Amino acid sequence: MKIMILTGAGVSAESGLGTFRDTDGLWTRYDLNEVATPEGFARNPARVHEFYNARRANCLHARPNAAHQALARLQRGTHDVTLITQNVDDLHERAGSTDVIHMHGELTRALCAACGKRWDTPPTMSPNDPCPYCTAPATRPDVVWFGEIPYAMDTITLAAQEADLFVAIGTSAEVYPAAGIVELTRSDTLELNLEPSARANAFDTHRFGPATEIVPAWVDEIMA
Ligand code: BV8
Repeated sequence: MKIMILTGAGVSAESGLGTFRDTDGLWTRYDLNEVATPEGFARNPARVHEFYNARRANCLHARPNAAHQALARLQRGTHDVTLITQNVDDLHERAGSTDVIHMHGELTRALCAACGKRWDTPPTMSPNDPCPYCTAPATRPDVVWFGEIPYAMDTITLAAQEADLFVAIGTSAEVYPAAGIVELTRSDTLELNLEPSARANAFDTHRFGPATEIVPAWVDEIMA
């Protein structure tokens, strides 16, 4: 069976990485317009680099949880799994997942705003870092900010059209176009989340609870 999975910050919540919207979420502590938009980066690149350096450090100390591990196990099984994540952390990869599609980019990657080249980031970045390719001091985290176009949209659209089952895990479904993927599929749809998301009514079935409990349980069933 072709299974398409879309994960959000909720799948990494129990690894200690903050979500965006929960009470102690990132969005409550930072003004996202200042740290997750190109305009914010242009205004104050040092503040944006500090924000991402802190998240990169958090990520280094975090560990994949049972939900990440269950999804890696599902990928090693007989189903044809396409794993797409809105998350910029690398916990899916560190749990053993492969071919993870990071539609909003990755904390571990850097991008040169001048020449467009990409490379693996050092743990901390600063506005004065010269691009290793063109030497311009225009390096930024390789993440998709608000107002920027997410990566791999054509791959994602094709996968949605071909899927037999679309599963959204740990996402509030408030950010587009990720939240609109459920409309692109004609497949059965399942929402695994702590609570109903903003698009819960677009899903055929739902299971609510912590990802470390409901994701391994669902993977065990679908692999049986
Ligand atoms: C685009 C990377 C055009 C950076 C992110 C006005 C002006 C400009 C744009 C817009 C506008 N109005 C709307 C838009 C579009 C905008 C948007 O949707 N804004 C929202 C705020 C309305 N979108 C964009 O700008 C996108 N680009 O539109 O370009 C375009 C598009 C297509 C084609 C052509 C042109 C770009 C959006 C990407 C922004 N970058 N991340 C970074 O990470 O720093 S978004 C970031 O926030 C995440 O990547 C993620 O996508 C989003 C957070 O969502 P979630 O992952 O769902 O996390 P959240 O905290 O919200 O929810 C967690 C869920 O988990 C909750 O439901 C919770 O209950 C649950 N949970 C918690 N704990 C657990 C749990 N579940 C299970 N177990 C637990 N333990």
